[in-house]
Amino acid sequence: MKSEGFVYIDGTYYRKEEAKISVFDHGLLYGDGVFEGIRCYNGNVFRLKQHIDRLYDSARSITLKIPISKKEMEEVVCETIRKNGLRDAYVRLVVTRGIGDLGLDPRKCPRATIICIAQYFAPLYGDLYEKGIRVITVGARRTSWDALDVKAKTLNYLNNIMGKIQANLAGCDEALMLNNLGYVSEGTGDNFFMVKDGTIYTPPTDAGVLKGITREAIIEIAKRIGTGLVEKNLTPFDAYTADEAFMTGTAAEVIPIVEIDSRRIGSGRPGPVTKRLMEEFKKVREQDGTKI
Ligand code: PXG
Repeated sequence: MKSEGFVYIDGTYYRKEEAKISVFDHGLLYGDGVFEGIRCYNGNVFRLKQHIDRLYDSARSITLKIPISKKEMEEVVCETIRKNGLRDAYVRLVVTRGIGDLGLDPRKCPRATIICIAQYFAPLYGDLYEKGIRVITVGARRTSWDALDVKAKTLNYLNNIMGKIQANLAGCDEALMLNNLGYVSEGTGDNFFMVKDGTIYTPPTDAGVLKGITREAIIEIAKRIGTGLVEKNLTPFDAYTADEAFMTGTAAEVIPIVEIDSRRIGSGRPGPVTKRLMEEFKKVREQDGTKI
């Protein structure tokens, strides 16, 4: 890790190596907190308002009171990017329950901890945007919505990490997670889409899927360019027989999938609909932002 750069913690900017939080923070002790991953492209923070709204909704759903306003939070994100001298950045915004005693009762934590990290970010999948990625369906299920609704973007990612580990061990680039009913849900940090006979399909958000901000952007683009888009439950059969497939996320952007469980998808190369969406997304991400 490079030593230059500043991290925001509760109103103060610390040098990276001095940016530390307490061992009594319930974010660490219990995964009690929420987060956002946000991108800034050429000085424009992509859909900042939507990220901040999702953060506050996630917090509200777990009765976590964020001690600053949404406007102030937007400014924290922009100022952290500016302070680090960045125009293209990946921002990690984290709000934890804060410092408390041992014991999981949140009443032990009088004030939430806010952390904002901004750093330069290379494309997540390197040269695979042209070749496409190989994915595997994994044993670890996406957290069931009746256990913990994944509409809240919380610090509980261990089952996604288990999925990632299984994909790593299988020599694949990403995991495709199923929900508790066996329907396709999403990747470990990205939403799933497939194309069949010219129509785009993606699982509905009630299927235990994060309401991804990139997912929303892709749905809007698909509607604008006149490609049919249907949100419905998809089975592994549907995925195996797709003409094209891809995943979307803040870190991944739009990444083509060319293989699922060792089965070739379509031609084994990124397909025309996926490529068009990748191009359109590139245009949107430059325009659709809050200037830092
Ligand atoms: N599903 C899950 C489970 C996610 O965690 C997405 C979908 C895509 O959502 P957005 O709003 O980003 O389009 C996510 C997002 C990381 C990382 O460090 C993970 C995410 C975002 C940014 C970085 O792996 N998750």
